[in-house]
Amino acid sequence: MSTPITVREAVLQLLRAFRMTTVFGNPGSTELPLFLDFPHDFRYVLGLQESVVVGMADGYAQATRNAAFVNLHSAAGVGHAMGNIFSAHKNRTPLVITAGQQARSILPFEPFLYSAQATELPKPYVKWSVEPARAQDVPLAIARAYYTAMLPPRGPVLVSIPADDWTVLTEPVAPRAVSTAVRAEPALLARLGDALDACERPAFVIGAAVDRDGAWHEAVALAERHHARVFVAPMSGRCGFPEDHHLFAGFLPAMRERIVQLLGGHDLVFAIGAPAFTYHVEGQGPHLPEGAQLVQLIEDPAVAAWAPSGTSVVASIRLGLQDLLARPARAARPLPAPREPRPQIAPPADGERLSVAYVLQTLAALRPRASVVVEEAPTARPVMHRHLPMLEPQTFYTMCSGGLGHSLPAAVGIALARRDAGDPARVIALIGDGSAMYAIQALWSAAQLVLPITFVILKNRRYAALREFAGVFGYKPEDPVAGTDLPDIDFVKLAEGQGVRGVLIEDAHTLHDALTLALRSDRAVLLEVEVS
Ligand SMILES: Cc1ncc(C[n+]2csc(CCOP(=O)(O)OP(=O)(O)O)c2C)c(N)n1
Ligand SMILES: [Mg+2]
Repeated sequence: MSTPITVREAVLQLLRAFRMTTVFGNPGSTELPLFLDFPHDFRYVLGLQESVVVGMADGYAQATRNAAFVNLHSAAGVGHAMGNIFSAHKNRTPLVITAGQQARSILPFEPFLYSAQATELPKPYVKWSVEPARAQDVPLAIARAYYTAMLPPRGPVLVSIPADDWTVLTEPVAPRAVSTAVRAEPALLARLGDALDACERPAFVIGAAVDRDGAWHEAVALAERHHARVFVAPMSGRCGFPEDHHLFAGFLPAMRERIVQLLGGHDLVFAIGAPAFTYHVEGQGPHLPEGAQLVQLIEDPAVAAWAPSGTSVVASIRLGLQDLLARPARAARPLPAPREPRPQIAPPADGERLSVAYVLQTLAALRPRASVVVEEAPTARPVMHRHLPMLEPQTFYTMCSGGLGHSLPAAVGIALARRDAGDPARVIALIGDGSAMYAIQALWSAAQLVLPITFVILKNRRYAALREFAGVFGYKPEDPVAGTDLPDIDFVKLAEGQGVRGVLIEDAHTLHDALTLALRSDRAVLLEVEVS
């Protein structure tokens, strides 16, 4: 028997062992006992609303490739966090979320702030949730939560902890080595490899799991070996292939018929770390072009289970690609035709509003090559695909969920992780005016942490994506779309009110000069860019 210690001390020991000494949180009375005598080797990162807390933690976890630790207030705090917990689930981001709970002794009396079904509240968007039956079991629950979050497919987990548990005496829990990657079943992987060797015109569809798993270079090597044309999967939250590569063929939209059309002529489609496929609108007909076979390498068994056809190998992406690269290379196929070069956009005429294309082209020219783009600007995304190519691993992030309010705080978490790692990469947050307002308090955290993030707000004064989408549901072009106007939001003032310098940009000269300065600044700067 080891000497008993408090639940608090046992949990802190585990968090140190798991390299989770940064606490992303927003505190309430039920959480205060955890931080009595706040340990000097821990850091508390305050978010002013729980969705900001989880968004920052998500960015931090993705950039460090380790689970991030989150502490939320009981029912209401978890409720505020839910949107970004959903996104973390879709992003496959490992998060150990702890939530406060009322003291056990008063639970029978339905106390103030009590979370009645604390473990049900975050479902189905956590991999596991628990309120340990005994206070003494809290450290064991934290250990299991960490390993569960880190095992593929990764994701958030939640531990609900009654406020009186922290001072109870318990046994320390020793950290263990638990596998965080899975190797493919050899026979099935060989079948996939044989199909790849036998085909004549392969297309690769690269999903978010490629970059997430650190498999960028393996994906490039395999595409080069097979002379495959390489597409990015619909709604991919990460970039796993250089968008200036001669084999790069573009982005698949989340529409069945368009996917089939774009993949037309290929006899094998290899979905790598991607679902086959993510759809946003109804579609008809086949999921693949005539004569094409589907093969998939995916870390998530559930995604393998719903693929419409073909062979799905469940494994960690990097290990799976390494196993495919270890096979003997077949004779080279002819190289596919390269993509058309990117069009150049002329600056706006005098008195004309800046176009998003021109803004992004300017950003592409001025940004350092290794800078990180964190995007949430729905109608700017296809424009970004044309004018702002991602060139390096771990330089593009958005959410895979479609839930707005993720990327502004995620940019803060990513910048914090890069600084912790001594990496000077510049983080650029490219955010729509609508999207920015779901989590605008993240600016305050960026200022407090003195992070040199360049926030670019694309201000078109509307939810443009919804206007564009309305046609799908039978709106005529002249029909008004209720609830999509965003007049009178002053982002410069919103930034300055939270300690971030703000600059209004209405013309090409100011854009160039302000962007140049912002990208060199040692503090966060927000550029409010008026776009057409
Ligand atoms: C949490 C959440 N609420 C609502 C939506 C629906 N939605 C999708 S796109 C969009 C508009 C986003 O506006 P903005 O960021 O200004 O980008 P724009 O469409 O103008 O390019 C909205 C509200 C969503 N995806 N997520
Ligand atoms: Mg907008």
